[in-house]
Amino acid sequence: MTSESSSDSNSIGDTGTVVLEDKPDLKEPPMYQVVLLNDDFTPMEFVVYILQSIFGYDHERSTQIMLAVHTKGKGVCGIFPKEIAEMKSHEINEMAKSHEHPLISEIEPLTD
Ligand code: TYC
Repeated sequence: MTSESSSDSNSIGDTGTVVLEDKPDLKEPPMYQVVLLNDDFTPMEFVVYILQSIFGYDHERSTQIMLAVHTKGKGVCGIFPKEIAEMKSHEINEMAKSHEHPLISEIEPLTD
């Protein structure tokens, strides 16, 4: 590795060029919860299938999450950086629409 590409914040390399590198951004991105809402019509197995395919949970864990949403009215199904949370929520809502189920998810900022 040459000194131009080293992690020094200010180094003089072989060419005599002064390289000023940005400080690495160490801040974590703001995180968002993907929240699933209960309804009276979406089949339980469809919700379980959504949780398996979009979040990668196994059948048992997906069933636990689905039943918690079913009994409590809503529930968190994952926590991600904003763009990922938006993509997953959008994917749930589009899959539900395409199967003509009223299932809805939304995202919520996590205040730390
Ligand atoms: N309440 C639905 C039923 O009895 C199942 C369900 C669970 C729907 C979770 C949505 O987010 C949901 N078929």
